[in-house]
Amino acid sequence: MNDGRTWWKEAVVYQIYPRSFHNANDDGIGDLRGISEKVDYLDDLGVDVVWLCPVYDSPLVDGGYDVRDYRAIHDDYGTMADWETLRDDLHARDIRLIMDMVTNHTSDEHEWFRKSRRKAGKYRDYYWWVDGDPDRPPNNWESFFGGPAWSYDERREAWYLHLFDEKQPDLNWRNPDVRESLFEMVRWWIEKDCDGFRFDVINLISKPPDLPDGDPDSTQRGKEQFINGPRVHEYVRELHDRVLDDYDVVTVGETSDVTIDEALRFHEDGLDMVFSFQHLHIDKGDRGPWDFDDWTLDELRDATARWQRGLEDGAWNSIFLGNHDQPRLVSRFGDDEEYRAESAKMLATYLFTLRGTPFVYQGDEIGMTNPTFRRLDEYRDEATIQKVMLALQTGDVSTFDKIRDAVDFWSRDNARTPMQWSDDENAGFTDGEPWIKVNENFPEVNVEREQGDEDSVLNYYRRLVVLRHSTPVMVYGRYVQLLEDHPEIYAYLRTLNDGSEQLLVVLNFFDGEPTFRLPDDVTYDRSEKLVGNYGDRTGDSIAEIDLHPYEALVYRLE
Ligand code: ISL
Repeated sequence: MNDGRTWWKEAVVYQIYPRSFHNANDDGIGDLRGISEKVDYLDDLGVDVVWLCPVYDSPLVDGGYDVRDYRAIHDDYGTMADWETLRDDLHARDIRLIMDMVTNHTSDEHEWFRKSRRKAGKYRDYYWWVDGDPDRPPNNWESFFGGPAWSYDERREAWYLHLFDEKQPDLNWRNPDVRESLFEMVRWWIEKDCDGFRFDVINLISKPPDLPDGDPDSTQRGKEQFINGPRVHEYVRELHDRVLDDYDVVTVGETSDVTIDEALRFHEDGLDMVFSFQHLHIDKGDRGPWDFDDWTLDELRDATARWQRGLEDGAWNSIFLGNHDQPRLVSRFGDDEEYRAESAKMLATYLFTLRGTPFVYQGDEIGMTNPTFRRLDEYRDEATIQKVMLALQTGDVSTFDKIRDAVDFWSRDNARTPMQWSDDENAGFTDGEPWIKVNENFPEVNVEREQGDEDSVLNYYRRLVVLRHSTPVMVYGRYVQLLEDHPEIYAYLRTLNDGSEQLLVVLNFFDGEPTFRLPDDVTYDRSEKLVGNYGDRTGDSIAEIDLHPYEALVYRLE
């Protein structure tokens, strides 16, 4: 049977936000040597791939997603030699390393932009420049960080486009020289023996050349113009054909607002996976960026199941519930107080038993939670600060207090507090002054403590990794929905080889104690519990199970 088996479908990816992972030189900022000091931890956890968020030279206006030099490492993180050491340390343990590749924009301090703003030679049209009245931006597009997507450059006397911060001008992919420069740089990293890429906002790289106004009533004006723009597939295919195709690398495209059809096309273009965010939109409110809403299991199940089915033949899912831009998954979809450990394990079971490649964000494997920031000056994320300032300036909100809870919930800093290694000062992250506040719960929630506890979240993740590596049906099995509309229980089968290999997954998403009833048409002779987050289940019948709060159960059916 050719079901397209490859190493990256069987892999577990671990995402590192380097600034917050581990600090070796005591300056309070995580660094590459700090990661090297922890490779045995990653090896013990059993992960196969590390995705490293940006470490390139950068003014760090947007956590390094504002690249000043793609071929250099920022001093905060170390040197290129440190990167090479990390790569070798990982490779020595059979862990692959993928880089975060930002190609939609650069920093305004990148050499290309400095030359472009002087109209120097071929760099003249490397970005989206529009001449015109300094009081009237070329169109009504809004940036992802709030405010207009255009800034006027006094030096060139023209407007330039930036879908993110004003210090992140958008590259003009229409220009073949831009594509050539980017492709050369991507190839350069592969030649340095990196094993793949996460392509940042890859579905934003094409814009309609006439730059039409966006729908004035949209939540973000212009998005229907620049999300999945007119030539996006042509560009991605070119990237694949001219660079990626020559190597055995894995690629995942970050694609917000992507549909299943678009995702299938990206896969055909040559991206192995994309990140879809539909399942993370279920708790967004519709009254602006700070609004949040209750979510229901129906919404999560619908979004998940649609993608499970939609990519079943033809493509492959990425499975994730958090990253460096999102709230901590246990605070968002679990219970970060009474049932912190149980719900963290239940959510981990979701990540590892769906069809797709699981992405674990640093700290989730120990059940890290959102911190509490009390004052605005405790935030470090520019996007958070800018949106708050804008809301205050425009009078959308009268005081910070009015949006404090919402900011606290959505701030990207939630996921960026230091990794909690031990109950030592600063959670063992640094002997210096940490660049961002450490979550106060580090004395209870930390790696050292969890390593010593067989029932910890960490050891549960380790079991899931082992299980996934040794259970092909967990990777390749088809997804079959059970209990289509149960309000508390999410249950599914994974089946392989015409049902001769079968897994049953039962997840209780809340703190109630509902009864799971196995539908009559699921037939089997024997069941064996593979993993679960409560100890007392061996030998029980699975026809009817009274579930504990946040219980997760995985059975093999034969
Ligand atoms: O988070 C999102 C989906 O719910 C979107 O807003 C979007 O995917 C996101 O803002 C894009 O993020 C990526 O590119 C940004 C950078 O700030 C983020 O950290 C990065 O993940 C610009 O490079």
